[in-house]
Amino acid sequence: MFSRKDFIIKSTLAAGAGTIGLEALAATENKTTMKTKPPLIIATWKNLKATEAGWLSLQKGGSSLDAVEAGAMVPEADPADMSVGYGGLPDRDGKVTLDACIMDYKGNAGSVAFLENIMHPISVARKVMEKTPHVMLSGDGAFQFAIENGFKKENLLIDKAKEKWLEWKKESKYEPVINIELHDTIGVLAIDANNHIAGACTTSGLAYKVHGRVGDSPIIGAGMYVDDEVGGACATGVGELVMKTLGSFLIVELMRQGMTPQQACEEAIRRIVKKYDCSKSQATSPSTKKGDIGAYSIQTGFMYSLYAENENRIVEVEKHID
Ligand code: SD4
Repeated sequence: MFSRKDFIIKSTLAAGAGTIGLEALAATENKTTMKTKPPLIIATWKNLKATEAGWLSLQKGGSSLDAVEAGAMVPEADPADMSVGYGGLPDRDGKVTLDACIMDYKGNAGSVAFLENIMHPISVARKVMEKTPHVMLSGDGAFQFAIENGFKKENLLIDKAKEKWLEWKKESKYEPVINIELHDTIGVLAIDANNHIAGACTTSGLAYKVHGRVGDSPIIGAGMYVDDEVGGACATGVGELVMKTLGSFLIVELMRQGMTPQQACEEAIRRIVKKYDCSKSQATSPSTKKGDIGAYSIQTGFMYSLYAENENRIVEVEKHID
């Protein structure tokens, strides 16, 4: 069980663990430690309902793939979440366009990009993975595929999002300031009872983006990546930075070379910060390696949700790159 002290964990926390059974959080230099063990599900940001849905799926014998899909579907259908699916803020032309990807423990992957009018892009991504020889479908083609596979055409632009867009249009100033926007792209990673990992990521992307813009979230290796031998990672923040560094793949590869999830997150973000202007951006990546969890953030305010050992909690991540 987690203690109250563990509830708020600094960004410097590294959750270290082995590959089976009880996992102990291994501290790296001056890091907090905690213990957890699979099965588990983590999600970026405050997404306790998503981790709960994924956890319930795991409890019913669902696979990690079922769990991450169930988790991602929660904010997709929630109009209060204005960064994902239904209720998402539109692009500069007033269109809600969605990006999502999913990956299983065998390395199968599916994704959709620039998809409109479909409530659950994550489920379409899964269908792409399971029913086509392809990995990614985009735009009209992705929409056609969704309709052919039984998804309903729906208007995703809610009144509140439309009002915000109309307000934005008065100045039409495009400035992605992720944390201030309270963006909420969801990346989910789960490890099931068979110790297999899966990941999902879903978003409406940056608000007021150029029509046609696709971010990191549907790009396997950028917004999310899992490898059953190593672990997984997902990213949230300004997607352009994550795409240029293939952030999630990088983190998994760094873990493969022996870094803890925390060290790997820190190193990946260090590279972004070194190379690019990050003054208005954030790129954060919780990752898990058979029960180890790491998280790192350029800006303050990042947190992730974790359901493990029958407890659903928020883990706050403090800024620690200046
Ligand atoms: C994107 N990475 O489209 C997404 C945005 C995001 O929290 O993560 N927002 O670039």
